[in-house]
Amino acid sequence: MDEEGPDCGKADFVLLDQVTMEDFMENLKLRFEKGRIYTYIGEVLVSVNPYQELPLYGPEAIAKYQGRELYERPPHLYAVANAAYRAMKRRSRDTCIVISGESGAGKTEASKHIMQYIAAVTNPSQRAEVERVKDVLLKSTCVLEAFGNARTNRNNNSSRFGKYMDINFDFKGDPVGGHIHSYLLEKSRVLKQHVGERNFHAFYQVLRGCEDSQLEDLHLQRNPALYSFTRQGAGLNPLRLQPLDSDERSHHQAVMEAMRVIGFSPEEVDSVRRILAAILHLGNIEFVEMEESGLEQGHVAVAEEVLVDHVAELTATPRESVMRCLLSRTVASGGRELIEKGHTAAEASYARDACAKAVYQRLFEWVVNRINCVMEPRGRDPRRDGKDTVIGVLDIYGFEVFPVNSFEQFCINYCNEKLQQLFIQLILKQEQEEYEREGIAWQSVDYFNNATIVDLVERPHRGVTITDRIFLQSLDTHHRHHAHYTSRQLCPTDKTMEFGRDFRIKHYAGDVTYSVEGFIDKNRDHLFQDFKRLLYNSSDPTLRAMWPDGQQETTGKPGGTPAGWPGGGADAGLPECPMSWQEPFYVRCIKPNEDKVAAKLDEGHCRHQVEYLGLLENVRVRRAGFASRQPYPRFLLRYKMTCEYTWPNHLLGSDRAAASALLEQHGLQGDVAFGHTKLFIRSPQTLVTLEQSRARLIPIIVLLLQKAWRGTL
Ligand code: AD9
Ligand code: MG
Repeated sequence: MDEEGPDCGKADFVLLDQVTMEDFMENLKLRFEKGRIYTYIGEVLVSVNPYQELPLYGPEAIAKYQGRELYERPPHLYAVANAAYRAMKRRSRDTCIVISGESGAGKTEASKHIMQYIAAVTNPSQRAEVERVKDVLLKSTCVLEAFGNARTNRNNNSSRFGKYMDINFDFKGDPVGGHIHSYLLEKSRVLKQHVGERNFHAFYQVLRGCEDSQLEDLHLQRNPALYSFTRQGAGLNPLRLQPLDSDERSHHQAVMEAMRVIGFSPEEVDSVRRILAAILHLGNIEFVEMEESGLEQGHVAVAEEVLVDHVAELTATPRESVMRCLLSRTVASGGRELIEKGHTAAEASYARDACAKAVYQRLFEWVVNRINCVMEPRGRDPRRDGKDTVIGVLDIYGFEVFPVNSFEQFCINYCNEKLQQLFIQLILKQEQEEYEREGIAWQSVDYFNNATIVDLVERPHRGVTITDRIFLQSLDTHHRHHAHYTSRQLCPTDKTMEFGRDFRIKHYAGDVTYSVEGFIDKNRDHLFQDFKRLLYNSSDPTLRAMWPDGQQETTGKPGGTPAGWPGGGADAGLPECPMSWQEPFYVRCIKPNEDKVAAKLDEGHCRHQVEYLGLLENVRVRRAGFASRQPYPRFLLRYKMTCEYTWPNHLLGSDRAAASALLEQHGLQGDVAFGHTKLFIRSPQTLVTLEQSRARLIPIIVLLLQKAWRGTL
């Protein structure tokens, strides 16, 4: 850390003279201005998004961190990746890196740097299989981002799904496989985007990136304003539609190349394109109510039938079947007899939308599964009993607040709430356990515990809730006295909420008002079995593989998995605390400003994040007893030249005794505690004294060594 120089602030917030918000912010700001976007709190890395390319990454920087201890170099993501890697390798134990922060704070970028570091430092012997796995790991990000990320008002490349990626390592410490868990894709984005936002990148990449002839085959035109699903962000003003990014074309090529490297066949890639095109056409299908015309299929017709032709062709399904699915559904009448019941126009639109969302979600899941199949660890070493060690990297969508917040924000913010709870529990637990392990007395620190908010969301809300309004009433009844819940009914004077529509949760990261409109539908999200059967019977094997449940006979009831209430839903929550979460490393990302611009640190905005991320408490916990802790050998390695009993080597029986002698010589023995394997240093000043003493001696020692080499000593 000495490389940073004195004018770059403290590289570890633990070393602040006082733990106040002012001191914290001053240090953060000073470092940010000097391009030092990373700072530690002990082993936790605080990262501020620079919104500009800084010369901090790449092979040279990686080499600087490789094999080093966390504190030997200036704070960096590479140092954390390296620490996690070494911890995993040294102890043969699973570990993970949890990245958190609000939308646009830099989580996904951080996860990419971590992967790049791990890929760069492993497989020195260039084993082909390991190289293949590394290629897939690195390339998978680009593919997942195409399908799972979108431009939002908070982030131009916002993750709209949660990602937990496991990397499996063999006994040599080389990556031999991996697995991606994805959580709760924001599939409603397929249909609707807020003004200024876009659908998932993949749609635009197809429109922009395909050759003319390919587009013709897909019956598409280049302009996204022509498709309902890609023009929602324009609101009522088509001129507001974000122009196609000039990068879109190169992104499309990069995704195609990545899919090829990962092992998607050309036929699969074609199917993916056709499915995306089919969704766009589906979105343009409109329904018109017919006069009582004796139409067999009910009273509704498709306004533009050629779109049905396109959908049928692109999904390789019979046109009549597509039409039937769009206009009617099969229901059981009385006994076992199945009859076709015509939709109203509203029902048909609902079914169309449900189908579009489900097709996209299945496509996304299929892409994830396909990548997972390719990354499945193969040919394990029998000496290890098939046991690999794992580093997990968690990158979820960040906490977000919009002018209007709905079910999607509710799920996203809940995930963040849960993550924060885990952070609180584990950091405290880790500290406590370390003190116990080392035989040192533990003092507790007050911490805001958000368990009560998690509990608020997790309390079962199931039952006979049928409408949004009834759901809101049930929330009101259940949480009437909850300190973190309110609604207009409970607080009639609060005009910022609307009667019968809004409720508000006091999240750890701030208050969010949710509109209950559409909650129930979004959570229920029914897809009629007819659509599933239709797609299962497609003659496109890729599409067919996405619908194994289409095989079932019609039940008459709408099928489909509920999107899932965060607490109870299958795919909504975070992973059940896996083993690798026992000893996590943390990266806490901060968004410097709301304008997505470089070199601007909005103090109020950052202060708020520092507050809710609990960073000050984190520093306090870290300093509660001890500002620093170091294993004896590491401590001696660094400071042994400052004491005659320890330089160049000590003869004192144990490293602990040597450390004790060293500290006594400096008169610092009163400020430390001796653990079984580590030295605990109470005040930062002690470290400063030792560092100064070392800094004074180094030039002298270097001079002596040079003389010794030249034989002039
Ligand atoms: V969200 O919750 O998925 O909406 P993230 O993932 O926290 O969000 P992301 O990593 O996507 O944010 O970062 C947002 C943008 O900030 C990126 O697209 C980059 O333009 C910019 N960024 C983030 N980190 C860095 C960095 N280390 N260097 C340069 C960065 N630019
Ligand atoms: Mg992200």
